[in-house]
Amino acid sequence: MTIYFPEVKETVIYEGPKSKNPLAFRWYDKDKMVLGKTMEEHLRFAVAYWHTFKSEGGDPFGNATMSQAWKTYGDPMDNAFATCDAAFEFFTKLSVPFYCFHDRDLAPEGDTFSQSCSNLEKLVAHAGKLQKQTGVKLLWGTANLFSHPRYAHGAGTNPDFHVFAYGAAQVKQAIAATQELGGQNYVFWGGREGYETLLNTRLKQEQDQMAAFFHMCVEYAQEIGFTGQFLIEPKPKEPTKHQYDFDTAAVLNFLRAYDLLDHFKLNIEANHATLAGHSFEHELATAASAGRLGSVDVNRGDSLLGWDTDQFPTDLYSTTFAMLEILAAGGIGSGGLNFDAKVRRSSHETVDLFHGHIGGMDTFARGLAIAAAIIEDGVLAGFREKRYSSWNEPAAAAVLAKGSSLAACEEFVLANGEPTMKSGRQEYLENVINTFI
Ligand code: XLS
Ligand code: NI
Ligand code: NI
Repeated sequence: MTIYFPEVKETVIYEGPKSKNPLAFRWYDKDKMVLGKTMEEHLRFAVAYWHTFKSEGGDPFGNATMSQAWKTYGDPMDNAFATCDAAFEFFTKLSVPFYCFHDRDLAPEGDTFSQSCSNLEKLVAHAGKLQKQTGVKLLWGTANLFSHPRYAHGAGTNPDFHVFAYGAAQVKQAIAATQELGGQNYVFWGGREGYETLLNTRLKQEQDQMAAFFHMCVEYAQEIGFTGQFLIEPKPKEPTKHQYDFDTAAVLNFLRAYDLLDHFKLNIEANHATLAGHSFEHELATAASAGRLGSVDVNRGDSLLGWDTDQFPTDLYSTTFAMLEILAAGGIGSGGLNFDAKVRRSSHETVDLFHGHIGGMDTFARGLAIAAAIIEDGVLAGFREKRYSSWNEPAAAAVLAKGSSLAACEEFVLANGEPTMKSGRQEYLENVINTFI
């Protein structure tokens, strides 16, 4: 058996905060109990197949840089089998419980649709065997409906029905593959579901098409008995200028308008949140407030760059705030934290893949521990309780129970006069957070 990651002999283990070993966890102690669950159960980490094993490090100015021994085979299918072997070696050595893939990551596109399907079936069988051997599970599968030139104008929103049908047929296969591998979720990321100019676009028709596409997916899942959760991943721009699934609010509105809300939750990605001009935690809280937080793509952007840089998460404030929202929502359920992240093209050695993931896992484990300590202390909850306490008054409670009126509010004001100003104490609360970090 070929060893692709000789730099890690067995598995990466927890050595504690004092460890100087770059290939050990300092904070992620998977069996450690936090608020009644192990860290592993809370965080449900997944590795993204596409970035970690397929991203070659090319950019518009230069070629591939990554050293990937699994890509040395000439035949695309041999290559795909070797990549799959390398992937499971990596998952095991990192001791992550889950992974995620696109159909075209796992198996190459063939010359015909049928050949693509048969390529995928072969690789699904291989991945299934490796899942059994290693115990690693599939968090979610998805279809790549954006790389092939046929999808230049989108898939579900394509003006050409032929392309729409091709996308639908491909998704049918990808859902079946996800089901066969026991995937706990299936993700739809818009890819090229958006537009560049209204000069050639019927905006309403494209959204109607997309909704019809999703309804067919829901029906197909029911037909084959796929019980995984369907997830939509919002992203505001890139590759197209206007993506229909701009942010959580836009996706929730779309799902409600087309009677799809019961069938979908959201997969929130940190870097997509910031591209939309929101904070990561805002997107998590917005999805959770609608009861639709499904899973998370963990990464980070760069405040100086305006695109999806997909860097590994290393910002402790961000992971703390994210974990506060996830814990407040009651946990991530059947979702998980998927590292939709890649190393920089200058970090071209396989050991860099370990450094990226170890850092991300440690940063989230610390965020979890800090968030748990804040929750146990009760300081934020107590502050908010007091801040909203006037809503417990009978006149206010009647408003929320829809049993009041403008006239009743007027009466209240006439009886109570001018409200007194109350400080929001933001600076005090920020200082409190720092005492936990
Ligand atoms: C791209 C998306 C993509 C999805 C899966 O920006 O984040 O990686 O997670 O298609
Ligand atoms: Ni993503
Ligand atoms: Ni992304």
